[in-house]
Amino acid sequence: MEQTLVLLKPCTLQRGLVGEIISRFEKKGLRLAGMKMMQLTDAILNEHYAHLREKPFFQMLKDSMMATPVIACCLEGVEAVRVVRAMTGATNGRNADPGTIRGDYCVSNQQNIVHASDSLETAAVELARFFKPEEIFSYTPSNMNFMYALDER
Ligand code: IDP
Ligand code: MG
Repeated sequence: MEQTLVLLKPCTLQRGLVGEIISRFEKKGLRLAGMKMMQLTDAILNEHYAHLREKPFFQMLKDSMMATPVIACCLEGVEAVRVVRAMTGATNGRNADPGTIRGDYCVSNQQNIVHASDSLETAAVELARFFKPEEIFSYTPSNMNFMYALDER
């Protein structure tokens, strides 16, 4: 099973969409292995968005991510990284396909509801950035035999 990081961004808290977004991941069948509210800082965002530090929108992006606390989630499932990215959709909500989270809930390139890790390697680094090991829980969902075939997990 893979684990991946999802951040519900400040726009999602402000717009009262937290439950709806988490519900989509739950209904899909991903296991919630960790979840917490946290206020992001300049330091953690400099790391998290290091690949964007030369972009003209970098400070604006960081400010938007510090506008309220965020909710960090660790989601688990077979190929969870790819599954969650597919559910998230293209970065710009105006380009994201209907049916994806960004396609259904936003019209912005920046205020785009969620962050989702983009590879297994990134997911490991990002989960360690946002969660202590003891904040990630392992438990077996009772419906596991109905979520996956025996040879899938
Ligand atoms: P991703 O979130 O789809 O992985 P990245 O390219 O990693 O996209 O960018 C991280 C975040 O930076 C995006 O989710 C979005 O909030 C913001 N961002 C990306 N490109 C732009 C832009 O051109 N203008 C404003 N914000 C942007
Ligand atoms: Mg990214």
